[in-house]
Amino acid sequence: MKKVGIVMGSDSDLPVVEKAMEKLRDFDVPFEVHVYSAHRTPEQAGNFSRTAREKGFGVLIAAAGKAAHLAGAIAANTTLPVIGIPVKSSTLDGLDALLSTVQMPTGIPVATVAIDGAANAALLAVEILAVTDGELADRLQKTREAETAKVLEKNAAVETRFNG
Ligand code: RP5
Repeated sequence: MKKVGIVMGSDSDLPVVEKAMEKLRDFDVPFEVHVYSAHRTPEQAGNFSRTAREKGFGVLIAAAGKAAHLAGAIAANTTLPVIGIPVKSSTLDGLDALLSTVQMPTGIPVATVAIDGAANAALLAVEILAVTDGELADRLQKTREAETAKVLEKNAAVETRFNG
């Protein structure tokens, strides 16, 4: 199976990024994690994304806060799909990171999830890998069904309590 590459701009992003790692572990999807910054270590970030395909990665996740150019900088150097996680790490509550990540110019796409949306970033990465992996697609379907069952249970509890 192809690996997921996770890059974050700072180790201070780890509490958010760990939610993506948890989700990938749930699906037994192999991943690697790195701290590379578009601003502080641009050479390492560039080298990582330039060589990612040949190193067996199938999709990359980039998490960063503030002036969050990491996902875009990673996407600039690879044609692998790149998922951006805007991290809430500033006085602007992550809106700065959201706009910096999502507003990519035509030609260099970044699939941006919600602010701190690391679990969804991992799920999207799994969905991308599942396009060519039927077994992984089955696991996604089963997980989705289990989640639906949980929500229906909550609905039943609320209905019983308030609708008599
Ligand atoms: C961004 O600046 C990082 O992704 C992080 O979210 C934020 C703050 O970084 P530190 O100053 O905590 O290292 O580049």
